[in-house]
Amino acid sequence: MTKAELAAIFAYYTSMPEKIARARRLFGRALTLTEKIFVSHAHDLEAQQWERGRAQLRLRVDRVAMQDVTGQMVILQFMQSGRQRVAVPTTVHCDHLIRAQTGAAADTERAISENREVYDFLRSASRKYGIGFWKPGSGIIHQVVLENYAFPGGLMIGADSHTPNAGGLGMLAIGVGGADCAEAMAGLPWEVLHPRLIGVKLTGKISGWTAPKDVITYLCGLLTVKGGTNKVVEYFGPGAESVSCTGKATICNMGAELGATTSVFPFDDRMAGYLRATGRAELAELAEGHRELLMADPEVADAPEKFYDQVVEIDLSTLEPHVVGPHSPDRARPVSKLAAEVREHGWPAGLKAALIGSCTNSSYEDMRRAAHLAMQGAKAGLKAKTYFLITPGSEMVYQTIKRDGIIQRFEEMGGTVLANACGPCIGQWKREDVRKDETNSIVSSFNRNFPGRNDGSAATLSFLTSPEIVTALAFAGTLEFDPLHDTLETPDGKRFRFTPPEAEEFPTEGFVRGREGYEPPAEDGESVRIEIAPDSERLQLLEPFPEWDGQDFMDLPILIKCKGKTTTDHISPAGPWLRYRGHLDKISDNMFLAAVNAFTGEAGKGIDVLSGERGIPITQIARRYKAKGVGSVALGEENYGEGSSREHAAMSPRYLGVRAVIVKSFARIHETNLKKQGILPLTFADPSDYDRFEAEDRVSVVGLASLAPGKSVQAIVKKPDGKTLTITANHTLTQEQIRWFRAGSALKAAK
Ligand code: MIC
Ligand code: SF4
Repeated sequence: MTKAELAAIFAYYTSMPEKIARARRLFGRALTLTEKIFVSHAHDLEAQQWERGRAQLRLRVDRVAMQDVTGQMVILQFMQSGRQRVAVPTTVHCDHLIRAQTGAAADTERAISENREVYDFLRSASRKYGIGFWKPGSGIIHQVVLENYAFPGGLMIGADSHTPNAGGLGMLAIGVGGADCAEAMAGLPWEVLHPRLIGVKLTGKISGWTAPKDVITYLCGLLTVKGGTNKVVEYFGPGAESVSCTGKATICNMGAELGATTSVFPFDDRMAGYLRATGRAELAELAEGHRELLMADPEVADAPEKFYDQVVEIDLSTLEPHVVGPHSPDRARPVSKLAAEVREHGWPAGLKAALIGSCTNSSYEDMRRAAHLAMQGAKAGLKAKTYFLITPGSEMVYQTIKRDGIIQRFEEMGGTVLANACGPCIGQWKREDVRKDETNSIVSSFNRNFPGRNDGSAATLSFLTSPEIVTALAFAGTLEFDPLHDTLETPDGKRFRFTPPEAEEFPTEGFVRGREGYEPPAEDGESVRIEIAPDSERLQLLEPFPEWDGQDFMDLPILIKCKGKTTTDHISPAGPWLRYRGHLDKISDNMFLAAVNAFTGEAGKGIDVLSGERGIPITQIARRYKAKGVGSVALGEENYGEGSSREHAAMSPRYLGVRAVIVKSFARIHETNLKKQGILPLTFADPSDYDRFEAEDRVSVVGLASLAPGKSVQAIVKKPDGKTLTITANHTLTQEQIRWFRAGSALKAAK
């Protein structure tokens, strides 16, 4: 942390009391932590409307972070703004493009040569525009941010949905699409719908087998993947201090799986301890001197239901370890009930792989707890019965666990350490042990488990749980093992039972620092040149999208009617496609590749209604329509676009002519991404209208000239026999967002 960064935080803390006092007067009551952070970042506190669930907040952010695959579009969009230097502190982190194949060193080296062009682009753009650059191998964005940049009471946005990880350090950190980042970097205020608040009161104490992960997997089961949409989850209560700072980060990280805008914990001694352990003692002291600003007012804990829209209480002392999956993070049950469910559903009990780490769960404490089980197993003469893969979250953690013999423990049990990168969490996993269509089970300590997520195969059943439970299951090789109650047979025929994991929170000898691979920007970026080869297949300069022509959308074919869960991994898959994240035309070949079309039952294919041909890839149909100057609409069900922040899931449809997306409900980031890119996001006033659309129908969206906030629009569906039906659709566009629609995109409107 530089002197200037510390001074900025000091100035911010000093400015808070006055703003908080003003807000208390304005609201006529005490404030939650989330509100304190919002009011302290208001672009214009007095002019701002504060109605939760309705008002659009205009905020000034302290930081922007992006990773290598979303970062390309962020920078390409930022370049369109014409600015020479970013207006707020910004970093880019090379983590998503490293493919897990043989192990850390070889994988990182291979990535550097395969992705040279992209890394060179990000590096030179960072030097030029004043962005901090974290090179490949330095770690996963959210870990590196927690270790270096997060601070209590701050506000940050990041082009990655797990940005809320920094809530573990009391920061309000929000995952957004790339256009939001580009605008903030260009100095514009950042806008977000004022979220409602869920207060989660933690009582009791976390101990034994129960891990921070269980708080969030349990909550996912309770609230579901859409339960947090447009809400902030604010933790409070006496139990919070029993959770380490990195454990809090795990909980906030995976709050993204609730669809929550973000999650946050109040500042406490565990956070101060983490700041000191990571070399930020001065910041710890500063935060300690401003404690009351960095937590909710005392009145809130006394009567939480008066301050939060919803209150949930979790007793950490009785919380059991949980396992969620397959296919959705809200399919939760305690580990003690898993075996019965596995049998009931006929899921393969045998595990093909067990993976720990990722941005969610790769702290020193996590690794140490897992290593404690590894050591117990080794003592009993056991080895992992399945592939056991370890992804450290950062170079700092990797070097430290290597020095402390933890890596050795994992290797002794048969584990392989992968690069400090996303790897198998995002389909960057060259898996050769199972056939693509072979139903098989894997377990990890990651945060997402949509079909196809890890290895590109929808036949893989992915379960999520804490790193310690994953490690125990690796020894057992089966999902039918409950490490708390069951025993394993040792080579000499004895029965062996694990004791609960134990670990220090921080390394006794301190973290190993100084090898992480940070490159600061150039003092004067003017002379730095950014080159993009015209024939590059990795990068393509953006052409602005055309502005709205003032006409209603008339008789558009339905490109696809998405059936069931449609995540961004269905709309714009990752894995091998990550390669093309900087090239809009090329990546658009993956559009809707994994989405199931209700008209045909097939994934990624549909009917070209102009020619009548069936079984054509959706992207090809869209390209045919586009060549003929014909737009289209896409339809979907609940929580459409959940998951990642990737704006490609909005940009590709926009690029290939989709004019409106009509669904039962949207996930927050995706809905904003559609608005930003100039697509009309609509929801059925009556969700059952979804069933009334057939393959050959044409859809008109009318009255667009009088599009206004809060006013629904009409969609006229014309059947092949000429009959029509009229459907009402709602939207959440503000006046400002209607301007984006008219201009063709938010970025064009900002010019
Ligand atoms: C993810 O976890 O899905 C990703 C890959 O980190 C994404 C970002 C992306 O698609 O680039 C996210 O969560 O936003
Ligand atoms: Fe990377 Fe996975 Fe974390 Fe996304 S969730 S940032 S892919 S480790």
